[in-house]
Amino acid sequence: MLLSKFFMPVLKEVPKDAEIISHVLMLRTGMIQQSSSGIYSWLPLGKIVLEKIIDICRKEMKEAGANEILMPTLQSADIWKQSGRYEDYGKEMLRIKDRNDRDLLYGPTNEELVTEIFRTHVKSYKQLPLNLFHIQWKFRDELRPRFGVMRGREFLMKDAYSFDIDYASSIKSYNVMFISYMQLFKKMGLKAIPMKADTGPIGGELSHEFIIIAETGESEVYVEDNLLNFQSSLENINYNDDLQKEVDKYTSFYAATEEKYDPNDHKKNLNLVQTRGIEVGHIFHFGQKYSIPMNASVNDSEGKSISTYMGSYGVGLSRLVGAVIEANHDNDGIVWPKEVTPWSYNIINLKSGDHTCDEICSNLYTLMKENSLSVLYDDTSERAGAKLAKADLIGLPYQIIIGPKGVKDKLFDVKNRKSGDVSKLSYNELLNFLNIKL
Ligand code: 5CA
Repeated sequence: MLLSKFFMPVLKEVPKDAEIISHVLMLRTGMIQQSSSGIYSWLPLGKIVLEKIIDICRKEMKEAGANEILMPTLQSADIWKQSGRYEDYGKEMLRIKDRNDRDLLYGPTNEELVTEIFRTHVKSYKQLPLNLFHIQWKFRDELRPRFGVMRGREFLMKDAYSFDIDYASSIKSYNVMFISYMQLFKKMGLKAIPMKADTGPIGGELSHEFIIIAETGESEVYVEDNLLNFQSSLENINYNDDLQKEVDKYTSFYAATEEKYDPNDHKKNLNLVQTRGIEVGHIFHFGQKYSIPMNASVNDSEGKSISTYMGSYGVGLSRLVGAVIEANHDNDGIVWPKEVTPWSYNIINLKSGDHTCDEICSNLYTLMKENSLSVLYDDTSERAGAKLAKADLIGLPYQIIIGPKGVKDKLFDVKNRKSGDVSKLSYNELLNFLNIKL
């Protein structure tokens, strides 16, 4: 991508109303723009990263055997009246009337709608287990929308729903989602820690939140110190296996959100760390909570009608963009992990307009594209200093800095954004570094 052609409205000033660094950096780099309280437009840079996160999540869900569907944002109130949640959900639910005076709502979550789809089509245990997921915008009229995309009113969620014939198999489905969450956060370059959690308005008895440790996180959490450094290999995971043992590896440690923490837990001879974190995923096992009132039953092998056992599994996709930045930045800006970076390389032409610099940069850019490398080329006519500061701000992993001095010495600077290390490479060494063979 040529920066001169890319719509990236970078702000010079630090926005006044942004309280946390990820919000500041998302505004400064022109990733998002507030439309109204807790509601954002995604500008090109933000959209690219959001799509990368969506992609990783979608792939892992499919890997784990889930089927992708797409349910609407607007739902009929009728199904929520059947489940009993229409009144319970309170002021967070945005209620709408259509021209015929019918009650609609902008979905805050989809247990009811997916159960309706299920009960229409699934009648036999032979069609189970089933997991349906979608990636769709949600609306919750949060009391305190804040921190940009972290606590929005409109936000993008991946929500999956599992259906099983009995309790034991529904726990297996829960475990598959548990492990797929560990995988997908890792694939985003993040370390998420699973913690026992409260179920709130979704309901059920078994629930885990996946937390990225960060000072600015909204959740207070209590974690055994050993878990903070623990990483199971998670290689060669087969989602058809019984994953209870894998799940136990994590749940054998103590980790709880504030709601689940009991001060007596401190006395159990555990070394507990009290810290804060960002909830990027939340999974629930609630059995027959929705299937009973909504008549979602299937016949078992003996022809007996059983209300299906369910779980639901959410990932905060738009929140994750903020969470990744919260976990990966320094004083100069964002430091994208390679997994979700908008591009891997940033060519910086320190003297656009200089014939030799232009030629070397644009040839290199063409060559890199021909070799399928993901590259942003700053071909604008800004001052060198401004370009370098912008490159640090937007934080691509490698900067290839080309200016008159380098051209004269035939040495090009390659800066590793994370470590700050700069290597001086000849053109051939540069091609070697980029794995380009001529
Ligand atoms: N139905 C269940 C799981 S599918 C559910 O709605 N779970 S949830 O309420 O915990 O939301 C799932 C995830 O969405 C959360 O873990 C969080 O990452 C994200 N999320 C929730 N509320 C917001 C919000 N206001 N802004 C941004 N992300 C949010």
